[in-house]
Amino acid sequence: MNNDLLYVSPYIIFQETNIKNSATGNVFECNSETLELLKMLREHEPLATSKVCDSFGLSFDAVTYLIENGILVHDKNDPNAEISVENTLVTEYDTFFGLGRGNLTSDLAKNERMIGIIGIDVPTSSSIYNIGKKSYNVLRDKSNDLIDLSMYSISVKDYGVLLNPLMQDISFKWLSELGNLLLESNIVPIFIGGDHGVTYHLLDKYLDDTTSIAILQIDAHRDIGFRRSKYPEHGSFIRDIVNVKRNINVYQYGIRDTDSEYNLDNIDRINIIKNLSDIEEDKIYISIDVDAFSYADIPAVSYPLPNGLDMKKFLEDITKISNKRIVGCDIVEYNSQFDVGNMVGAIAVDYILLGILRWLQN
Ligand SMILES: [Mn+2]
Repeated sequence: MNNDLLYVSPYIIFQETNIKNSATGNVFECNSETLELLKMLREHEPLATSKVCDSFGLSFDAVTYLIENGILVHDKNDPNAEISVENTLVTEYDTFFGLGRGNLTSDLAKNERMIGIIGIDVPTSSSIYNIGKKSYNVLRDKSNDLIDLSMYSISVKDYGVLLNPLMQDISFKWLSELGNLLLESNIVPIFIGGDHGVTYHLLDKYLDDTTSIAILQIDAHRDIGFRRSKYPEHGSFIRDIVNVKRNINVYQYGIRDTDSEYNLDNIDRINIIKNLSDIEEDKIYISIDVDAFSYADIPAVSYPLPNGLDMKKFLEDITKISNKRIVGCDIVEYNSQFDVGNMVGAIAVDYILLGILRWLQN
């Protein structure tokens, strides 16, 4: 019964009125009794679950809560592995556009349609990434310079940023579980941040059970190159999707690197379109690589190409598919280390996010 032994996560730091997970940044408010109890647990660890319940007066449900939030752990060397997907969002920071903070557990239980912004921090996004680590923070901070939506009554909430489990495998598992959970729910998720490898993982589990859905990829590049690592990544993930997931059509819009010849079996399922109304399916997931847009508006990308899309025209064009069911969206590849001036690229990406929010609201 060795695997029943519990420890307080080595990442947990006791503060005055709360505890903090130093690895993930998550903060949990707690009263002084709970704080003392957890300190005592750490002094006496490891302890069997039954002992924690009997001698420390914690209910089994309370112990489960502490495990699902990564506060109590079975393996000190892998302390974030047991955090459940509903608890993977860090919420201690500001929100996009001053929006209200959403609570995933309670909002998923509602029946009303909502729109949810979910942040993806760079270290969680890919095994190989070259995007500045501050990128998500810059986007969120700049959004509050653009507009304050806190006074408006709208059904858009910010659910926080996916925490960093410090293990690539767990990060991909969470992306996949979070994607599946939200894409099937009453919340239409807009994932923002990270590189384009994110999209594969977000859709991984969802596409296994879903049919008649199309992916609309807004991008300068086709992302059907050869994989350079163990995991799907930004330059090749579309190849992985059409090779692994059956019955998926990808529609690519904004493409400018059409010269390369690719040896790819299912190339007929990856269509370059010039008109958004060419999409046949009624259910669509939208993936936006911000390098699709004009480099003058968004210089902050890793692989820029000239002659990008005009942002305003794109936000008008997208209304051509307003009659379709949009299950979710991601906005990726913003790279703050290549931004200029007063972060003009971040402002432009936030403008696109705002336009998408406004469009999905109606
Ligand atoms: Mn891309």
